[in-house]
Amino acid sequence: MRHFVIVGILVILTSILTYLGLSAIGLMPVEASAQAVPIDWLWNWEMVTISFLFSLIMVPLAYSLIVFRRKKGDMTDAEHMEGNYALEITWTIIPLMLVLVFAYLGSYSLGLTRRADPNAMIIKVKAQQWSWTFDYPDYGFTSNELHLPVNKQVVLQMESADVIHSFWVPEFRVKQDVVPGRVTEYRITPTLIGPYKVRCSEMCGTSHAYMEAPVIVNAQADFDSWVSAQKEAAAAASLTPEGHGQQLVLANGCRGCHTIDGSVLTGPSWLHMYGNPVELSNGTTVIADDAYLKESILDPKAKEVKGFAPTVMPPFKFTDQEIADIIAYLKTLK
Ligand code: HEC
Ligand SMILES: [Cu+2]
Repeated sequence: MRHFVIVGILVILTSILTYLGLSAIGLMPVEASAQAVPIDWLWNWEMVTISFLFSLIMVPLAYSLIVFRRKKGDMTDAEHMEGNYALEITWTIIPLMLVLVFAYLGSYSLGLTRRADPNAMIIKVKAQQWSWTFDYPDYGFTSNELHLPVNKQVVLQMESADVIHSFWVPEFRVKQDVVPGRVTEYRITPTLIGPYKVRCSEMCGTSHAYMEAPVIVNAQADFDSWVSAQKEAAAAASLTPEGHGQQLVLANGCRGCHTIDGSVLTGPSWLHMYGNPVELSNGTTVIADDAYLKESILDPKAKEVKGFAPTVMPPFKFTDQEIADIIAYLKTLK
């Protein structure tokens, strides 16, 4: 009996210490959405249970190893035991109840995170190797940054152009796969103004680790002025060929593979590309003129740039006018 009391007290103490320790590590980033609240609540109860179960196993184990170890010179066998129904029923029923309780709590909080606001703003998200594009159909522009107004539910309707990606902003907690051939939905109500980042959390190829985009939660007034600035910029840009070319580049995710500052991602940088010689993988050299660029965009396999994987870039379909505008934009980077 004395042993049970001591072990009982030690289990309680260890549970508390384990729980405090786990909480102190700060496993979770800040909580920045309404959907994060039920998830963190559930997570907290899981941590409480985990701390207790861990102690319930480790404390009696360690206690027995130390207190009931074989004494010097003691050569007798241990007591022989033949089953214990009461104990076996207990350790079947209690874990079963625990699993059922957590299954209930899990589906309950899942339901809370899925609550739909009929007035939610719709944003269309396109995921492709290796970039995110955000289309605001209510306002008529496309951006590579996701701006959201605080305390308003938004629903992201997400599509993939190639393989499976996954939309994940750790501060929002919720995560959703983006699957080719269907539209998946992601509902979120941001509650904390600030800059975050979406990352792809489904291994999707060479530059998967760099498939990130800024996510910015704004106060309503800041969001509104961002929207009108974007709308104006989009309207102004579509008036010039190079402006229109830049919009096409943004909307088609080219910048997931090509930079404009000389650094190299999956594809060659566009800085100083136009009009300069390009070394090809077959050993020859071409000048990056209009004809070469057009061919590179419509049929990337035709000429392969030395040092880059040839099959990575998907072939794009553009009209002659669109190609001309994209090339006009590429010329501004020479
Ligand atoms: C998935 C990554 C990826 C995407 C997306 C992508 N490209 Fe590429 N691109 C490449 C790679 C890799 C190469 C070099 C190999 C080759 O020539 O096929 C390349 C080559 C090019 C070249 C020739 C560059 C040079 O220095 O000779 C041009 C021009 C180009 N891409 C334009 C575009 C445009 C415009 C878009 C968007 C409409 C785009 N790319 C989207 C990966 C990509
Ligand atoms: Cu991805």
